[in-house]
Amino acid sequence: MLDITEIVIHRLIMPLQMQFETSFGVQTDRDLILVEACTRDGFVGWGESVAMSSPLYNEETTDTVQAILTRELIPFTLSTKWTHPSEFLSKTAFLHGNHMAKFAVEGALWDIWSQQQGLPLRLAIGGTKSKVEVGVSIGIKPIGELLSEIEEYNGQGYRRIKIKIRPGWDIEPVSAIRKKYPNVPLMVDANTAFDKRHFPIFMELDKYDLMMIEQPLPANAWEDYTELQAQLNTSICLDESIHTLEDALRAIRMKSCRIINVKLGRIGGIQAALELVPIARQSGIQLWCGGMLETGIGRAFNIAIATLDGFTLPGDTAASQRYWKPDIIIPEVTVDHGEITVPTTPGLGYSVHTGQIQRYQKTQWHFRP
Ligand code: OSB
Ligand code: MG
Repeated sequence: MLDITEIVIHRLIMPLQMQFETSFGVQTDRDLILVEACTRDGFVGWGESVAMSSPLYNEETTDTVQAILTRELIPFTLSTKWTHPSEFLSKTAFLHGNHMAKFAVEGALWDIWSQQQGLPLRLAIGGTKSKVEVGVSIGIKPIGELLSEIEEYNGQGYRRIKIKIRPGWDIEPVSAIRKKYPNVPLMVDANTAFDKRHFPIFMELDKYDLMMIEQPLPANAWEDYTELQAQLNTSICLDESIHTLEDALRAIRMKSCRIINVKLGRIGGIQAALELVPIARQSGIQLWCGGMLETGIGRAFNIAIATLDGFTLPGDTAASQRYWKPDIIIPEVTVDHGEITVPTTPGLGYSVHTGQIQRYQKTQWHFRP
């Protein structure tokens, strides 16, 4: 039983350790929401909204998440009887979209439920791996800095390097990296910045032995994806295109990609990911867990989901210290030879450092039934 007696919204601003530039803009800090849920039997669960402050990645923002939590999801959660967190996705289906807001609450319910069972989240969701392989996602930056960061992360054992590209910053960085590191597992992510006119650039990128090309075209350019994937040896990976199981089924049916980047916030949470895994397996689609510059709380969910059998490629969950000094969990997430050891204590497996949360927090709001 998840008898929720109080929910708290925490709104934080956390400065990023590194500036992160993508085709859609530059991020220097993270304006984010944490959800804390408390039960009658004394458990506390945490969830994180991965929405950004402006609608540059998808349509949700920290403000829309706050509004939907306050007006819809928290009142609904506090007035509903919950026996298992897997019910959350279907019971909130009457509220359209707003997947990042939903996952912030669903995540807290999974944290509580796994603590009540005495299970680490990984086992509560049926994950099999005790370590997960991770790579690192590097923003757009001058070629010299890019190469020295790759040197550093490669040396630390990260399992692959992802760089961000956009029109005008595409073949040049890839060819410079390949010249210096002919064998490093390498991929690129365009965050929707190209279109059909740029197909010749992808035919050229096809020669650089990339693991995949992530989201080169707009989210809804389904036919163009089918056409591009048919022309490339390199696999296309979809991120921004996949919000629902229906999107995944369409991508499979139309042969628009061979790989899907799973972000729990984008697809609506853990239950949605659990339902995606068998679909991906049946159709030979490979999965990996993406990232949204999460705090340690979001990172803990990413680690747990990446332990599922269908997650066959290294994720974007780099070590805490790459993003935050300090992170808000204890211990922080560390990466050893490109692997994170999955925690074994109940729930998220990390303790939430409320003192650090206070330090970054702007405001909090309390809700009771
Ligand atoms: O497209 O994967 C993306 C960060 C913010 C928004 C979108 C993306 C990303 C990343 C960083 O690539 C992943 C991470 O290190 O958390
Ligand atoms: Mg991406």
